[in-house]
Amino acid sequence: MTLEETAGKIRSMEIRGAGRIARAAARALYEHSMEAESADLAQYCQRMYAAAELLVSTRPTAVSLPNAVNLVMKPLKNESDLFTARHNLEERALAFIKRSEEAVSRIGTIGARHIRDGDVVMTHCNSEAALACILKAHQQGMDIEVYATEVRPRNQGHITAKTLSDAGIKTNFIVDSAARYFMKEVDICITGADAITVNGSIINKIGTSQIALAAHEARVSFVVAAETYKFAPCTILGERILIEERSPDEILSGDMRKQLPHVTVRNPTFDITPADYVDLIITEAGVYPPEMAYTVIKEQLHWDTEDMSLELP
Ligand code: RUB
Repeated sequence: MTLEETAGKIRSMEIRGAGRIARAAARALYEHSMEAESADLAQYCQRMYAAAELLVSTRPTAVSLPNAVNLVMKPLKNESDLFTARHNLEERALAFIKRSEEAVSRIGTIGARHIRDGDVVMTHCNSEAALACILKAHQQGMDIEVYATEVRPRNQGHITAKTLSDAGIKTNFIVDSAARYFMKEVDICITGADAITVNGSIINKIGTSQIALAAHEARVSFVVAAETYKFAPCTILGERILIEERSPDEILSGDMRKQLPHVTVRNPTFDITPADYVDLIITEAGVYPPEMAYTVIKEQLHWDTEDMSLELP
């Protein structure tokens, strides 16, 4: 796949979900580097920085995307010859992909320990990390039942329901607005994250915060499964996570909208769940309370507040 094809697929959501987006970006950088016919290091760097910028511009919210791109790209500025620069960048890209896959599997193992035999689990959207916990619990022989939401407008819940059904897990498929109605039957909610800010807020698929609120009211645990590269170092410096707002066409057709001249269709793709409503964040490095987001950023992402070069050079 060319760089432009990967960027197009991330933008159109053919490639979606924060972890998959991050791995696709790392893979695109790897392949772009392999194909690069550069006369010298400067030309190679220029080509790779342009590629990085294109990838980061595709979707604004999932911090896994700039984090993955930065991990692959950042040391490039210290290289002094083309051969080594290219070799090292490709190694970093492959290492990121491997690390990301291993992280999801580890999260599954750790997350399954928070599920008990007989539990009813609610999940929202389609998160590899959240599903890893549920699937692992099922593989370990636990008798669990899941409530999976539909996830309007893009229906990512269909993918979740298919995965759960294929695994033989008893699943109830519900519209998003039925989450509170069924919360009294639920023991634990598990979702993924697109970004986690320094104050422990979770940015995830629109509707997540309503589910967290309903869980809080019903005294049901609300757990987030997320790789450490979903934490957002930029939030230490006061940057905010931009919430993507997608086309109104995803909700109402142009023809329908023409008949509603006083109506504006709003389509935010993600929302923010405050740390107060989150019991735990399950990462590949262990389980953290949301209040420890700063520590995760410092210790797991090895990010230094002096180091402003997380931005692309
Ligand atoms: C996907 C979404 C997922 C997170 C975590 O949104 O909100 O819950 O990305 O997923 P979209 P994962 O479909 O708009 O990309 O655990 O797979 O990274």
